[in-house]
Amino acid sequence: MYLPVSTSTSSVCWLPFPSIHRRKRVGELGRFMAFQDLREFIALLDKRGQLQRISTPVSADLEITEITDRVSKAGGPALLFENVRGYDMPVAINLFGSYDRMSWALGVSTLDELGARIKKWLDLVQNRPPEGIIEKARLLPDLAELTRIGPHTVSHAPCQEVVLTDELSLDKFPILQCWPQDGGKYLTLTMCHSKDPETGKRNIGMYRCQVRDSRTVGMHWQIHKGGAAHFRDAQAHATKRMEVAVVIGADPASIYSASAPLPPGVDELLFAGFLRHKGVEVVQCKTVDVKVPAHAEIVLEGYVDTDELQPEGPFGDHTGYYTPIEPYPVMHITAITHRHNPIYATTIVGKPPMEDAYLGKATERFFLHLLRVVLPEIVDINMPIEGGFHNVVVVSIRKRYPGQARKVMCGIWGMMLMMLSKFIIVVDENVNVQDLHEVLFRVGNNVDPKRDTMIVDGPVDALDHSSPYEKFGSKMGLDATAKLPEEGHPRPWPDDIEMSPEIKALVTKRWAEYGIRL
Ligand SMILES: Cc1cc2nc3c(=O)[nH]c(=O)nc-3n(C[C@H](O)[C@H](O)[C@H](O)COP(=O)(O)O)c2cc1C
Ligand SMILES: [Mn+2]
Repeated sequence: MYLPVSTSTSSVCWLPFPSIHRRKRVGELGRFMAFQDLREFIALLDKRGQLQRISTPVSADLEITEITDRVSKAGGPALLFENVRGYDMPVAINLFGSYDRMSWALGVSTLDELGARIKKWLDLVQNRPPEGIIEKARLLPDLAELTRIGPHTVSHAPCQEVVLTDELSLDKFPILQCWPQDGGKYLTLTMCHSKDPETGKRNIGMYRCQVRDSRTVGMHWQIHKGGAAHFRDAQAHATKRMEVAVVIGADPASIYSASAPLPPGVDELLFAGFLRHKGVEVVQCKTVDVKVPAHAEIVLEGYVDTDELQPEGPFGDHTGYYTPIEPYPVMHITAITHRHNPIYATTIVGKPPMEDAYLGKATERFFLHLLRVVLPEIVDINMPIEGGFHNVVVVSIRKRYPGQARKVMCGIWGMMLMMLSKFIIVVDENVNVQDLHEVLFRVGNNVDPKRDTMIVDGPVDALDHSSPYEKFGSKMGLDATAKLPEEGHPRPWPDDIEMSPEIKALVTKRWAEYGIRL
């Protein structure tokens, strides 16, 4: 059931909420009305007691990080710093920093529900077209809605209420110096827009942008990412001026989509439209040929000179370590547009758990179903927060033939950004991968290290500091499944210890009689 939630603006959004009333079904996609912008999301968090406003004066220089880190680690609320010393703009942070907030951002009540939505559509496309007139008719509202989830262009946009082309400066934004050894201030919760020079297709990635001076920022798109691919393509096309835009603060599904490792060429705003059940409105930028979410808070427009690389870093990263100075492209800002009274949205990364953990968990839930398209034996996946997502991947499979665990490892290493997975642990279908105690129990018992580990060389995360070379190193797969004779296990595999169901039922029935208190 979904109840209308009024927000600080005049509009109303629908969110999951228990109710005795039944709403008319308007298609699977239509049960939820999208957040128009960041403000509606913040208003909802406030309403649900998940937003703390801080009016005490604070500094954007390290102090907000320390406060937010403590709140993050304690599982606390989103924060709105209303009085940042030296600035007249509030800082919103930790907006996505819990399972609940992350789910609400994407219009679901749990992240598993998000997975189920993705699964439903993949099933439809993959192997179960509707049969019979009734089933087909039932799908019509969903199909109709699918036609409405693409982005559409508007001519007037809140994000252009204020347009600065001459007197522009980043100095008025409360951009954080996150950690003591950082090379400066960084925009972090970004949506970096770029375009394929050949097809014009857009990519949006969440890449940090280091403030170099009041009109230029570093573009930290790592070598494996969409922005870097566009940069290389622009170089190959001898395009000197690559037009880009960096958006800060949009509707939460759009922000999340920038962080999601979508298949190359899949439009982040189309995905956001799918998540929010409604197309994202976009507007043409004022000085570059790029379209950005119309309801964004702040937009930086500009270009990257494809001949220019400048030192970027150091930065206290999501690995929990500082990343060193490396050469990266630079964006020259040609315009800054923003709403009246913009909200500056940001995040900090560092030792987990932090806000980005929940963005990653949302991705894990939808990625499970993408993986299953090519690896249907996968039952569940867990990328533990401590592993910074790609460092450790635990996956359970329905094993039916020798070597299947290894096939799954290779499949994962071949799937887009999952190529960066450093340790893949494969367990049998009956193992709960979300329970790391159980995973360790199986690894300890089921792995013969010499036989059951597979070490391969390949691409590693640009942030990895353990590989001898940058971006190239080794990964390890651990096969913790029960072994078959054909896998070099001629001995019988023992059964798990399980009590018989009759005795379990008996003891449950008689439990009170024993007088044992647990
Ligand atoms: C808070 C946060 C900061 C991030 N910063 C960077 C970054 O600086 N550089 C980068 O390449 N990826 C960064 N990422 C990861 C990318 O957003 C992610 O890989 C995404 O898939 C990139 O989009 P793309 O697949 O279109 O390239 C960050 C993710 C989060 C959640
Ligand atoms: Mn992308």
